[in-house]
Amino acid sequence: MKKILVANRGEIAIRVMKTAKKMGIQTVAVYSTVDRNAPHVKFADEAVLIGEAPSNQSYLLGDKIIAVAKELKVDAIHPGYGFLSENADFAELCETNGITFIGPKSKAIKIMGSKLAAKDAVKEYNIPMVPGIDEAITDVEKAKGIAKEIGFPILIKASAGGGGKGMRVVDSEKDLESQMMRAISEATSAFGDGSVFIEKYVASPRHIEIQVMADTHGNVIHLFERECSVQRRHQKVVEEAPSSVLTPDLRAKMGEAAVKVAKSCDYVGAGTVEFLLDEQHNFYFLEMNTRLQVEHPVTELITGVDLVELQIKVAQGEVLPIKQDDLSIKGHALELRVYAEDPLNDFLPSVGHLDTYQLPEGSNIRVDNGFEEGMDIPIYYDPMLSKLITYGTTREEAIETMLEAINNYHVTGVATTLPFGTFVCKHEAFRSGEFDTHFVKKHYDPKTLEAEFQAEAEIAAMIALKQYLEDQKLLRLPNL
Ligand code: MV4
Repeated sequence: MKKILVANRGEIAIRVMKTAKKMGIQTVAVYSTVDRNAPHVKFADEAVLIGEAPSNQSYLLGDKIIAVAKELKVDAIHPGYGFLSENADFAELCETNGITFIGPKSKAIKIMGSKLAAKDAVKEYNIPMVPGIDEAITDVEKAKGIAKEIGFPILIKASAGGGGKGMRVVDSEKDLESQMMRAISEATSAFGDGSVFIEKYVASPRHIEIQVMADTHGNVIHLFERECSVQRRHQKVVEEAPSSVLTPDLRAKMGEAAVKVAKSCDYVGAGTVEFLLDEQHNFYFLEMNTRLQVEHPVTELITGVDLVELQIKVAQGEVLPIKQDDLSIKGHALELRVYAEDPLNDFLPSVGHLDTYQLPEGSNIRVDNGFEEGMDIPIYYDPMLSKLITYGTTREEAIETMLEAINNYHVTGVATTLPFGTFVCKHEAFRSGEFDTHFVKKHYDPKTLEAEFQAEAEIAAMIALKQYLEDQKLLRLPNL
């Protein structure tokens, strides 16, 4: 490969281009009118305007992006995450136009894009799954029978749903009919597919995912887990690797299961297999994400592997250069997603102007960033500014470095989730490792942050007063 087009923007576009440059590969950026001066455009060797700000008039225009790729004689397209990354038709369109899609084949994207198709694909592989059914259901009486069999509470899920969309918890039989009707109509309007199914509701799970990587020669490896339980309304906020609850034995079992999931759909490239872990430490396969994920850096820090480099190599048809036994976990890594959202105001997007924007620096600190001081944050896209990633020999070290890095990250003009990161890193439940997917709901109250801000303001006022009094003394000296 000599030239890669990155069909994305922000931090991930830059992240991908950094590795391409390292490998001596030319880079092409695409951008919308509001991103004219964006860092990812400046970072690329070549950049092409593809349309207006709304993503359906720019970053989602598969045909347009392929036309640009052909015009510039691009060998491959890296889709990043979001936008076209899990669009099976786009992956196929790349291939039919003689351009390598850096990702799995469209067949694997299609299978894993449907939860029911995914369950069907892994059927013969002995993958633990939550008790439930593996086909769409519309008959309420039949649903009642199944629910009684598996026991309430149950969860109704949309086959085409993702990120928690279209899920409904049902506590007892009397609510089942109405909830099921709602779930079907919601799924129909949201995804154009009203297929829903039923699972036993796992009440207090941890969300643990396994990174996998596969080449075109049938080799599949896993790169251990990421713990992603600290999330707010299905939006991950803090991720880490490794998880503090997995034993080497459980890690090996989950890794093997993840590899089998990848094999079940002839997977190629980087993928993530999501599991729920219940309080008894039973794990269940949930779904597979067929892209490079936002939180991939924590895996890179504990394994020393550049995942984008591997993606590019396997996309070129190379044999995976590492074997499972070559891999081991070294140290601990944390990631905080820095969003332009106000943690004091229900995480409302706080788009505006970055009056001050200074990143923390230092050993064991990595910032995957897409913004610069003086920029406006466009309202059209995800308001994630950067990912603040820290490393330590131990989890405690990674947490302390995170707290320090947050203090040295200076943003004015917009509110960010940085103070929320401090809240998480100081919280006893997080520090002890005793938390699940309900951590934020259970422990976060904006008032605790306000109290922290108040205490900080008081200290700042006291320092100012002390300085003032000292200055006064100095000024008066000549008079004494
Ligand atoms: C579940 C569950 C409990 N029981 N399935 C949420 C998103 C989608 N990927 C699957 N999800 C869940 N499925 C059963 N049978 C709880 C969740 C869930 C969740 C999962 C991972 C991370 C955060 C979550 C937050 C709420 C619910």
